[in-house]
Amino acid sequence: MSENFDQSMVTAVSEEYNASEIQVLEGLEAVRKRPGMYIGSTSSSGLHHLVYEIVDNSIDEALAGYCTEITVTINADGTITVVDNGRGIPVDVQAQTGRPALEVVFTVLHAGGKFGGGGYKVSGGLHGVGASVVNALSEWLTVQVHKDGKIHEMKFSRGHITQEMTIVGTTDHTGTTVTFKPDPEMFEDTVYSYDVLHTRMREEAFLNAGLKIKTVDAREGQEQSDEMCYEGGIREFVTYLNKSKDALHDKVIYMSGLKGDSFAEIALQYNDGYQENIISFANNVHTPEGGMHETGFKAALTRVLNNYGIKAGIIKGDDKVSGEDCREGLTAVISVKLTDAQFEGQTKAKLGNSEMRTLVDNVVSDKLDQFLEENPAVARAILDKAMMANRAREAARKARESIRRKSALGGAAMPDKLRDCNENNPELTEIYIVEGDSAGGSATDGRDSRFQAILPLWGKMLNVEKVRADKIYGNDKLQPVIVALGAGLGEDFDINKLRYHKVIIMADADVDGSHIRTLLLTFFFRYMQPLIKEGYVYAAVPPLYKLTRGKTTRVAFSDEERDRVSSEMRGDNANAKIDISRFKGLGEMDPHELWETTMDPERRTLKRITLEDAQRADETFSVLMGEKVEPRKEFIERKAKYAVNLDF
Ligand code: TSJ
Repeated sequence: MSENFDQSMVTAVSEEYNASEIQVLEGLEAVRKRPGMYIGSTSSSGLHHLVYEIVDNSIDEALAGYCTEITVTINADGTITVVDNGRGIPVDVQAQTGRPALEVVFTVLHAGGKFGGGGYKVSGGLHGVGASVVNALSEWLTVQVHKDGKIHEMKFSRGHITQEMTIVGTTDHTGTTVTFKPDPEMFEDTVYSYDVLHTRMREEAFLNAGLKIKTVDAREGQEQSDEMCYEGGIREFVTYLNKSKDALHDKVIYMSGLKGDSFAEIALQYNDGYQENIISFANNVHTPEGGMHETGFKAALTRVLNNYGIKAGIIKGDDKVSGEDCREGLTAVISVKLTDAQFEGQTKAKLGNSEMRTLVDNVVSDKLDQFLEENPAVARAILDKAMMANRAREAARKARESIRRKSALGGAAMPDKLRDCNENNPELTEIYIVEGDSAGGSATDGRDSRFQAILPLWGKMLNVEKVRADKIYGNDKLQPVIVALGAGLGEDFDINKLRYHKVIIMADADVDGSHIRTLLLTFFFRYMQPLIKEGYVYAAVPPLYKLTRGKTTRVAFSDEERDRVSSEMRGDNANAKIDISRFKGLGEMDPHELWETTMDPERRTLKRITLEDAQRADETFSVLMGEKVEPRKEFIERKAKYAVNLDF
């Protein structure tokens, strides 16, 4: 070190460095203080969100044209590794910060997209908050960048650097690898679901035609992997969504258009069912609440079908078909790309850019009309279906009115089977929808009748996938549910009339229980969606095991808990005999047990059902209950390998 070294300069420089370092740490500390603000929640959905945040970066690299393959692995130890073959995150020292770009990406909030990039950057919403958020919420994180013939490595713990950027080897290719362990201090549960990740990655593969995405589960006993690459993009997405249905026409209809920097594409195919299934995306981000792109699509579809119908003499007089009529049995995927996407609404799940309404409307107006002109047989099938839907809707309206009249006369008579509670304020009340009469009996005896109502269901539940709306209203299995909840159905559903603010589905943990849960969720998803959106639907979580030592009894909700409780009960007495039995069903529990383990608000566990859960149930259901044998066989074979767990 030089003799005339100026001590004051060292101080100045390091103070400056300290100041920026402190800012960085404050930023990441903010993430750890309020993780929900950055990733939505610290439940399972937030946990999976970490992976999407990382993968989004690789997808951006693919959109920019430099990455063709992404692999997402759940490692044997439960950590996550994401690998891509892009250019590798830049490693050169940045002028503004004096730090390597790689370090900035992982330590500065919202650093993503600050350099280079281009293409369609995602903005707003929960998406694209970047790698630094994942880093802050990881017990540890390692990144390796293959670039310029060298492997650059850097390590972190809870956002703090534990290893500065180091060259650890040479390489003959480029790309980025990130491995992280979600911090158990930050998440309720750190166990990843392969199904959830795989489903999401499949969606990404559909939305990015030609991009190869692999998913791998390397955990012991659960080993599996999938490779997804769809040259047909969203066309294949629609084929996939319709795979368990009978299509009304062979080919998926595909339309696309550009305006300025924006791009819109739409793929659609009708099936002979009655459900509407429109899935929309903006910059590859799912917009479950729709928004401008969906609005433009619906308006144009209705207009084009009516105009064509009149022109072709299929629709006569002023017998117009409604928007809903035009969407019966429709499966469609809408994907738009734009430079400044505005995500709106409470959950940022809705696209706000009004120019997307115009763009999608124009694309559908031009291209769909042209398609119908060129394919009159397909046009005929679609219009006949819309006309049928129109007639059925009229019948449904009459059925509904007759119910309304009846209940007005009878003073909204409650179902015979309902054991109502005393409290009237819906904010304080809950209803348990229980599978089977015997479990219903135990629940009725065990409940706190001041605020807990019980509705037992029995017999074969209606499959709402298989019938038109008009059959739902009069169905003897569903009517008690509709009447007890008191908020109506479908277009008339009014959440303000809901009689209980907790709707709890209580069914066994076996296949039958799973079946009834799936049926009910599918019903709620299709006909009472606000109920799920507003978070009023729950699944009760009954215990799996009962452990007895002498006069002491405890229960456990998982295999891990069983082992832990068992060793706690054993204490120091290594020879103590602990009797462990498996609860076979709710009906087996006496009322007191049921109250203590599953119904007492102080002790029970409830799982709140999200729209995603319900959507997954709905998909599972279409496959399991649909007409086609092949998809069902494939699904069951796939699941059969890993214990039967058909749950959401
Ligand atoms: F999350 C993350 F940031 F850690 C991350 C980023 C994780 C993974 C698995 C991959 C990536 C990533 C980033 N893959 N590819 C890139 N590309 C860039 O960051 C990049 C490379 C070169 C240039 C350039 O202008 O030369 C620009 C960018 C943005």
